Amino acid sequence: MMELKDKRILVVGLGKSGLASAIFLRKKGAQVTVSDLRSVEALAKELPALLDIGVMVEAGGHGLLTFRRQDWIVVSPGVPLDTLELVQARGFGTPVIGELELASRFLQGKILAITGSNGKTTTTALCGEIFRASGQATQVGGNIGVPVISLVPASTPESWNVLEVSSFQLETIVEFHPNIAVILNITPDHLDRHGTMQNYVAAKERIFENQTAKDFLVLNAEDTESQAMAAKTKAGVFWFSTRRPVRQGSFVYQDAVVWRVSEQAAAEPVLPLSEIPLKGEHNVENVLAAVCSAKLAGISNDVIRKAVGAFRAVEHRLEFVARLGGVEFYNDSKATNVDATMKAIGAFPGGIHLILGGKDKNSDYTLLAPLLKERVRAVYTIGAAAEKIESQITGTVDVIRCQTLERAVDQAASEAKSGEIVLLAPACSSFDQFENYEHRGQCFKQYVLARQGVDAWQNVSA
Ligand code: UMA
Repeated sequence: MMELKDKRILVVGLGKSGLASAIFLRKKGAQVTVSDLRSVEALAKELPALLDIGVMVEAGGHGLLTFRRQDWIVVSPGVPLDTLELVQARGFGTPVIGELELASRFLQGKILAITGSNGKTTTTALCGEIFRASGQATQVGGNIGVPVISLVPASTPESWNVLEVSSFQLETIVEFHPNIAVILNITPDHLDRHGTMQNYVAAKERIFENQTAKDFLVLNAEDTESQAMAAKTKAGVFWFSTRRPVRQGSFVYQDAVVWRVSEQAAAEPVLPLSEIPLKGEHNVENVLAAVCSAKLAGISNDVIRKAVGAFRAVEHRLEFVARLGGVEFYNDSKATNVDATMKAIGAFPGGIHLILGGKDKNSDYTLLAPLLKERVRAVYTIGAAAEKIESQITGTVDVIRCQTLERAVDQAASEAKSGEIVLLAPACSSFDQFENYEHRGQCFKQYVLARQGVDAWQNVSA
């Protein structure tokens, strides 16, 4: 555990993660300063709570001097580590850690940590439900939207902490040590931040760097990048696969999810595929990973089966919004990279009107071409990446430049025929036109529901 009393600690970034860290550190008696690029006006909501408890705040930019003479710097996940002031501070020998690392020094109980390019949030939420249903004290947090530091007070030595962890969070760990680590898949994402695929994979691999032979690493047998990881870990490796039996782990066999504890053991059925209430093969992978994690935590097949059956899609992940005039509208605003968009398209047999665009992450949209030709009627582009997307998918399907999401919803709704799908799965982040992907998804739902005068989307959710 870190000694915090009277330590000078700088928190960089005042979003969810920074706010929770600053309050935690101040309560532990540290002298806390927070630095954020946003102006005082933009931080008006966050400031009073901090100033009242004696946290100093630097708003409107990061001052080089603020970063000097700190005992620790706690950086928010969205702040790039090559930020000049952080580079300088590290040069002076100041330790720079992230909120996940800070929290893990104080968190009690066991940790199930889930990473991957896609499916993290769904798998984390599902594991949370299964672990809770087993009667064990369970908290869920991390990249899913609840800072891990806020789980510390209620954690006990017996509890499970089910954490979604991103590459941004893993980049700044030191001692973070999950009992069970899961890597769902690795496909290109965040290349604007990590620079190369190699750096991105290296960040993800850090999830198992402190694991020992007593821990478990759950890997996807169908994922190319994951294959090599089995040789790099000290943890016991378990696999999951939708396509073939694995030596030990979970897989699909005769239309059921089955579990095999070791190579010598017989496979035992856990639940029929027909009971998985989520769309798409990628969601079968997510369920397999959750089943594998739950079995490693000693949870019974019966509990797992009931919890999976009762699970509903997480908001903004292939979420059914409404059926209007025979056209179904789906919100997959969390499809913020090309691979996630391919998975979303793959969940429907065809007749898709697809909304693409937002802020580019140095992505390759040409990868979408085969699926567009096979299943998509038309693409509606929005946001800053529209031009790049259009040039990369030219000649595949009709492309209509809409600029805004509202226009895209109207245009797609008027083009779509009964039995077809309007799908928001933009393959980009949202920050050019929205606060975040949640905001984008909420706007989508609002525009869809406005078309029939329904103002409470909950009334019509699946
Ligand atoms: N900021 C600076 N300096 C910078 C950059 C940003 O001061 O150089 C400030 C911004 O002005 C803003 C604050 O930092 O005030 C934002 O910090 P942040 O981007 O870390 O956002 P948080 O609100 O703290 O949310 C973070 C995660 N955000 C990111 O990783 C970008 C959330 O994941 C997470 O839910 C939350 O912590 C709680 O753990 C979101 C996300 O987009 C969902 N994650 C990425 C993804 O899933 O693809 C990785």
